[in-house]
Amino acid sequence: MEHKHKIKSANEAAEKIIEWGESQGLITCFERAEKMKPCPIGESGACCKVCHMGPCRLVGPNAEQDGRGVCGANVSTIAARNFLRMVAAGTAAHSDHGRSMALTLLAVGEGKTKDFEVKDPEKLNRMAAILDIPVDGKEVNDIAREVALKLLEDFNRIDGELNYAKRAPQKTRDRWKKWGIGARSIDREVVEAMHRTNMGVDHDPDHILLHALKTSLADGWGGSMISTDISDVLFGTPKPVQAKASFGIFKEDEVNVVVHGHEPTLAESIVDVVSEPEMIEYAKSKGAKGINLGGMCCTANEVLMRHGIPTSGGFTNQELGIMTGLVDAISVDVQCIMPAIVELSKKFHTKVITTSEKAATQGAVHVPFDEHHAKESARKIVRIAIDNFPNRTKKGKYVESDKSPLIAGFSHEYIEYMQGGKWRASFRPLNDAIMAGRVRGIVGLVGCDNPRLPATGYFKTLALEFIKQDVLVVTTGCGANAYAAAGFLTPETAREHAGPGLQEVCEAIGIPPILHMGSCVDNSRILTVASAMAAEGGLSDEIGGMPAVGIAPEWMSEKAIAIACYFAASGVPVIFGGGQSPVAASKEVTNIMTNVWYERFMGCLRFEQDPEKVLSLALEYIDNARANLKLKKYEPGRFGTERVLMDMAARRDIGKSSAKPHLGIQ
Ligand code: SF4
Ligand code: MSK
Repeated sequence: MEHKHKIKSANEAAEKIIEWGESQGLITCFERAEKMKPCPIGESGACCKVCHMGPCRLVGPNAEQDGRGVCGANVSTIAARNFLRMVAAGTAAHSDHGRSMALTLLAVGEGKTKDFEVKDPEKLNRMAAILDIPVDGKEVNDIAREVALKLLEDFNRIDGELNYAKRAPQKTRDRWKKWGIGARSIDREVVEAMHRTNMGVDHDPDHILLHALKTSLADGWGGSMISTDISDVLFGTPKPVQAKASFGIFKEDEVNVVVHGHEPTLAESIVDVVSEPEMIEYAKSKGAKGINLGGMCCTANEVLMRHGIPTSGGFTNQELGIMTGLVDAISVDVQCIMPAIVELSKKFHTKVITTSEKAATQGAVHVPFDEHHAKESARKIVRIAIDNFPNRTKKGKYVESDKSPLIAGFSHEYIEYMQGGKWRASFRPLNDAIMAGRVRGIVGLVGCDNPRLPATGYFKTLALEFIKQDVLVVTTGCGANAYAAAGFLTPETAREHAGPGLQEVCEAIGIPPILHMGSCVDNSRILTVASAMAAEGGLSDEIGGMPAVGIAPEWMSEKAIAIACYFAASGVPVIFGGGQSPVAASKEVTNIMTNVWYERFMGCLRFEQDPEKVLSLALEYIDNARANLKLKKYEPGRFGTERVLMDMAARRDIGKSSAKPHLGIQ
């Protein structure tokens, strides 16, 4: 029978492997996505299974008016409850990662691990200053201990507010206070979310959704920000590094070890261990020329940002990496790991190694990891890979030529530094460029890639359109991996694709028009940048009202929903692309997220399946923000330095609904 192939990935190398896999009868997420159509009831938020009188599915033409579950819950209650549970799960995932980081910092501070140390004491001191911890005369490890203990309070404080809430602009915080969404602590908000959505508790959709925002703030300004900061302190604050991406990073004559998942602690230890002379000698004794480390998904972003370790791609590349036949071991920890890789690995020689006490997969090898014995575990993992090298079958599809150059490592600290050097670092040049219309606005193109679409395709199309229209793109998570593999993270991309204003800015600083800012948890860096831009002046004096939009064009994870909510609550309109809205079943819930949130917080959530609409909607938000700020109207190639200075009355108007753009749902 003739084999017919439909485009599954927008990444050429990925596509070659998928096509080859299909010809070999190998099943991947792409084929499973074709077979497993989403349930239309669950997909739109109309299915409730929070008690065993159900599951209740509210379907039919009158479901919105008349549909009721056995308990009497209507579709808005059900859709809002389902949504809050997604936010709680996403917040829990990021924040548990943050907790691990805080516990590692505590172990360092208390001298209970020899395998990690404080690599960026200056950043530790900056964190201590934010946390009101005096540092004078103290040893670095004592400061680390105090900072860790202070941040651990963010997990189970009963009342009060997150330590890092004070990093947000005052006006943003005032909105949180007014609407009662200032998060108290991570565990408390997540537990309350699960309580409220338990059968028979919170039924008012607006009330439920306010708690979704509150819970998400515990992620963005809590768990994720803690994770980013501590990772920088322990492993180094990123600054630009050159590296390579895509499947061509695997080497035929070396042991290939892949780190996949999220938490950087084990991956950092593996980075150290692979260059130990004894380990290299051991690899040589098995016939390999050396050891080659590569990343996958968000762990890839962590080790790429700090060490230039090459990335083999994002979420949808994990099975394809194994199908190169060159991966001797893939070490995974938590989050976004498809259980399918274990089954698939049996068709090759790859060992899948689980490492977290929270995450087991049947059929995988388990090497327990904890921060107290990090290098010991790392050595075990690398030895498993080396021992497995002679078992290579060469059965895979090796894409030799594909290896894109890239520049990553744009921490918020570096973004500030690059705008003026050590002595004059600030956000002034960026704010000025936006005010003058050289940069029309900023878009965060972030989140997962998705096998239900031509994977990474929406990322690529949207980024090229935005930069052509002088919109600076920042990226994190698997989107960042997608741009890396596509070869978009280079200064040449500005020359070839950016509009004249953005090109000028990128050339003046020597940066790509798409800035890789890290992993999923590093979306917190974007919050920090937005706060710094507000503090710098000339644009909005809060995060809301900035010419900035967040987009998750191919999202799939509950974490993406949590991220979007903390941006919306902080004042950023967020647009989801790809699949159906998870609250499509309820016009009331959709209206709350689109319009009510925008009036209250200047941020909102939108769901648009058509990428053209995603683009036009984002530009509309940006241009309306420019108009409300009385900035020069964006015209390609025509820049000015002039701006209409705003008086206090005009500033007050920014936050009023009368100043909001007409972007309501029809
Ligand atoms: Fe059905 Fe109500 Fe139970 Fe949900 S809580 S499953 S709507 S009876
Ligand atoms: S790994 S949450 S697929 S970005 Fe952070 Fe990628 Fe999405 Fe996972």
